[in-house]
This record gives sequence, C-alpha cells and structure tokens, in this order.
Amino acid sequence: MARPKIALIGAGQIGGTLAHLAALKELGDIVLFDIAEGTPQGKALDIAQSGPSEGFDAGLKGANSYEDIADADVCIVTAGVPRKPGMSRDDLLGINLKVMKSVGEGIKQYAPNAFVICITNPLDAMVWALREFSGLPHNKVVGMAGVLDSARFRHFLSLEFGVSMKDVTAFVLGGHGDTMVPLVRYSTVAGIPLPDLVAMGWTTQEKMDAIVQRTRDGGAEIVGLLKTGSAFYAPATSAIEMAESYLKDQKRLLPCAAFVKGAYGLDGMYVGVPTVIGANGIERIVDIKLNKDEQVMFQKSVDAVKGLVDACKGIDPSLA
Ligand code: A3D
Repeated sequence: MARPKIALIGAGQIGGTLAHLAALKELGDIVLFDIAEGTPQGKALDIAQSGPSEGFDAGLKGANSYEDIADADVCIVTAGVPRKPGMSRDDLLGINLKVMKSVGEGIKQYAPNAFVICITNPLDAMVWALREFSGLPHNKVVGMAGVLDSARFRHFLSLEFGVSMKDVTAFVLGGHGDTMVPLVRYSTVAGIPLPDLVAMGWTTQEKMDAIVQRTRDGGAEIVGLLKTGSAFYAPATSAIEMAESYLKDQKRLLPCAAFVKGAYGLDGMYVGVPTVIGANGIERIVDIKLNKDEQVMFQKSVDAVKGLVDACKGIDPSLA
C-alpha cells in the first residue's frame, strides 16, 4: 500500500518541526510547501539527511507550487505570520486572512479529500476562514489549539504535584486565546479530579488559579522569552497527535477547534470542544455538561471568537 501523503503548508518554525516529527514517526511521505523559495527545499533535504541515523523511511520534498500537494491525505497549515512580543493573536487577523485565502484555494484545487489541520492564528477565526475558502466538509477541517493548551496545563500540573505528566489529564475548552476555559473539575491526576486534590491538601485553590492563568498565558510566556517568534515544538507535537489519530483511525478523544452545530447550544461555528478524531475526520463532538461558571466562561470565549469571525467578514466581503 502506498504511504499516506502529508502536506505541510508553511515551512517555518512549526512546519519544519512537523516535517521532522512526521518523518520520525513514519506517518507518510512529506511535502513541505512555502512561498519562500529555498526554505522548504532546504528543510526537506536537511530532515531527509537525518534519516540514515534515525532509520526512518519517509520521502521528503520541498515545494513552492501547490501542484506538489496533489492528493495529500493530510494538510497541516501554518502559513502566515506568528506574533511578536506585545502582540495579541488577534493582531495577526488581517495579514493571515489573506494567507488563508490562497491556502484554502490551493487545497480546494489539489487536495480536496484531505483532513486539514489549521494552526495559523488567530486560530478559531482562521480555521473558519480556511474552511470557507476551501469548501471542504466541516468534519475534515479542524483547528489545533486544545491539545496544546491542555498539554501546557498538564505540564504545569505535573510540576505542581510532582507526578509524571503521563498521569495528568486536563481539559481545555473554548477559543485559543485569553478566554480559553481550562476545565478544572474534568482535569485529574490518575482519575482524581483537581478539586479533590485541593481538598486533600495536595495544593491550594490559589495555586490552582495561578496555574489556570499561566495556561491561558502559556503562548505569551514563550513569545516573551523567544522575542523573535512563538512556540513551535509543542504546537507541532500537538498537531501530529491529531494527524496520527486520523491516519491510524485511532479515535482519540482530543480537544480541538471543530465546527459545532447543535452541541453546546451553538448554531454553527468553530470553537474548541472535545472531539473524537478517526478515519472520518471529526467523528463526534462530546457535549459535556457545563456548570454555571463554566458556561459563563465558555460564552465569553464564544463571543470573542464570533467577534473575530465578524472582523474577517468585514475585511473580506466574499466571506459575509
Ligand atoms: P513562521 O516560522 O514565521 O512560519 C510561517 C511560514 O509561513 C513562513 O515560512 C512563511 O514564509 C510562510 N508563509 C507566509 N505566507 C504564506 C503563504 N501565503 N503561503 C505559504 N506559506 C506562507 O511561523 P511559525 O511556524 O512559528 O507559526 C505559524 C503560525 O502558527 C503563526 O500564525 C502562529 O501564530 C501560529 N501558532 C499557533 C499556535 C496555536 O496553538 C494555534 C501555536 C503557535 C503558533
């Protein structure tokens, strides 16, 4: 059987890391696409030359033409610009919306059967725009944010409790931004919910609140340290987890920015919710019951995403 084809649209920091991880995991043959000439070719060659040491079998190709993504099974989109210190994700809207138009049209023409994972920020609005421009079915176009946000939450929690990250589960809902909703009562250490751990004296409510806030600010913390770009290792790992679930029909339950119609009382929009990813793309949206406080936070997040989508419609009338 032929290997799956994975097209990485954007060969920057995340794109290059995605290519390396996809090769190491032998997920398929990889095409790195970018408008910058030489960058995707150089990265593809460099990663291919790590193959003899790592012992992986994966084809790697760099490209500047959409023809090269033809019939891709998975497309992961990072094309656009990342933020700089002091910028919010929303500041990227105008420039990255134009990028989503060209990427969406390229995917529509050359890879209409792909499972598409968008990473470009501001995530929830960009994945919506990418879906509109590409015309692909909603269950095949999804945004990566929740896996990363919950990984950040899990990391901070494991440090606080002094336990392995493997035993910490965490749930994050809502948009990828300052309004994201880390769901404390659905987050556990080996099945013990966080509120119980507070009651058991493992930590304090103040420390939990600080960790929730650090999770919300997780991207900005790294932007502030790097000064010249944003996080790329963990974002790439998170998207690979989603791609692998699709390619291997793993049916992982992963939080991502999915098109929600009906669940959570929403009438059709992209926002971060728990989903099941399998061979049919987003196969299920898990409609968990929120308590009053969570509902208020989720609604705030939904409103923020709607505001960004409206801003997109204002910039590009073809989206209205
Ligand atoms: P960067 O290293 O700048 O790579 C972006 C690449 O996109 C560059 O190589 C550009 O040449 C390329 N590009 C620009 N315009 C186009 C175009 N029209 N077609 C094809 N390629 C193009 O950025 P990065 O890899 O660090 O980040 C990529 C995106 O991911 C940014 O928008 C970030 O804000 C976003 N990001 C999202 C998350 C989430 O959790 C959602 C996390 C981290 C970064």
